[in-house]
Amino acid sequence: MSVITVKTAPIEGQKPGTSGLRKKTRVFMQPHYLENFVAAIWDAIGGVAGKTLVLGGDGRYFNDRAAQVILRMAAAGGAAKVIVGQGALLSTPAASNLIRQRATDGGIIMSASHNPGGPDEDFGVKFNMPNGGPAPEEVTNRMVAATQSISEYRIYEAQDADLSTLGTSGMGDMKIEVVDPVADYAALMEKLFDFDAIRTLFQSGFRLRFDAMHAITGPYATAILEDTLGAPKGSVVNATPSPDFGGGHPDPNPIWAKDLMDVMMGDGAPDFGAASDGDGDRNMIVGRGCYVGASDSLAVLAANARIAPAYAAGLKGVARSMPTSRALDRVAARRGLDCYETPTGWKFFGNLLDDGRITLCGEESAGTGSDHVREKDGLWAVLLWLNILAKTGKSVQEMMNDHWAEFGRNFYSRHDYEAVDAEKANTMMDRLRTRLGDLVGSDVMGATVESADEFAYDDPVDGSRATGQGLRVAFAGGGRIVYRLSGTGTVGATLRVYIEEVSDDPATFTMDTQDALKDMIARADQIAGIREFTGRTAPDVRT
Ligand code: G16
Repeated sequence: MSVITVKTAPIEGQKPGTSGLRKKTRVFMQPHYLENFVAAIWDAIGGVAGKTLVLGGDGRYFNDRAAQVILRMAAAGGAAKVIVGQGALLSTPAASNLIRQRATDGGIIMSASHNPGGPDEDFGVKFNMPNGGPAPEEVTNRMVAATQSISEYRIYEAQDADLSTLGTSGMGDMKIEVVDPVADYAALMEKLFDFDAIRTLFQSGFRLRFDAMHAITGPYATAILEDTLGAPKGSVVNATPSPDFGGGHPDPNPIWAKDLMDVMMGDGAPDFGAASDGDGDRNMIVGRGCYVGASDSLAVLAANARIAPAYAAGLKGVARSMPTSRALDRVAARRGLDCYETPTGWKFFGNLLDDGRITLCGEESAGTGSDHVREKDGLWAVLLWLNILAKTGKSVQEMMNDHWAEFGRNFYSRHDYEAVDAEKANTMMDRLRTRLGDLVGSDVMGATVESADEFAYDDPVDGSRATGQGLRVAFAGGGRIVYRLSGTGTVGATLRVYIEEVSDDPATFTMDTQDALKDMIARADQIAGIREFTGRTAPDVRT
């Protein structure tokens, strides 16, 4: 065995954000950049000697090269085995499943999720724990510390491992097991849902369009929806993963999945449309002529999950990230379920799931999931929707109408201002932070501010505290505005403004969301000075 020790030095800015370390691909390709971070991961988890890890990624540019580096560093660290998805591919939820199912010591996922891919776009690396979930802050803090003091790393000298052939090979003393990326995940889905009911639905002529956005869910969706459940061939479009996602932006929202939106809003639209993101953990649901916001989708799934075999015994509790609309809270209140409010970032759900406090959780950022893995899961959400539609016989629009009739409607939209000058964005947030106290009790364009604070979270399981998790302003009557800076962007700052208004008046339920939120949107600008600070007159993305 030949291990080389390479001298290196700390590199600025290797600090994981909301979900792992995300940077421009060319930054990751700089000498020592990836290696330093991987060495810091090994450090943060107490080394890899004797451990078994999972490795895979979403197939974006540099995925294949990074996999070889990580394997050589695992071998140098004395890892016993690395289980790799064929071609170094694994969707994020499938990686989470493999980590759990094979009782491993964790895994590395190579992805920048919904961010575009390519030599001039984004790359990312994150570590998931033995429970299958993203590393908590305590562990990522150790990674950061390690990146700041690194002076050398160890790497095994070897040719590339063959990751194209299924089976087990070796690198020094370390075993490399190449597995089918889809098989175990597909088997898990079959256990959770009533596949016969969904098959019958497709046999009855139900039409689906699943847009894989040239990303990793293509092979998963084709295998499950078309080959297993009988959706007509061609129901899954853009199904072949490409290193730059076909030049697109693999984020399932009405802007970036516009092709799907056009089809679903047009004449002769299929019954059901869905899209997933770069690494397969996000989802967008759209019915014929009916877009379902992520917060609403979460609420509908929570209200109807018992229809699916996996959740027939009922939910233990539910959770949502703080900026996610409170439509879920209404369901929880009616159904007598505990409802937790966590900071943005799937990692915060991990303890609640592990502790058996919740079964289902989700976020406004197109993420929904359950205790079946420890990541959000795009295809899972699509299958749960299909299971519910198959058993109720309702259309998506009927599901939404019935939901609002029972629970009322939380109109909700997120406005993103992308690549804003970071200093200006921070100044805006700082100024608002200092004014929060004065806002309480004041009138803003005809609405009274009931509370205004900066969100902090005390984890009820391990007692850890997360501070600085977004500025929120709540109004009498149930409206709310939340301001946050994204932790996943790679250029400047992305300002996210989350706007919510509630209505119990059925006459308003079919209103256009942006129209219903018009006054709240104006208040958001008045309170924070968004236009003034960003120099923008409109957001880049409205979800
Ligand atoms: C990640 C996290 C999510 C979070 C989202 C947006 O998603 O896993 O929990 O909601 O980022 O974060 P931010 O608002 O900080 O950009 P993904 O799909 O990018 O892994």
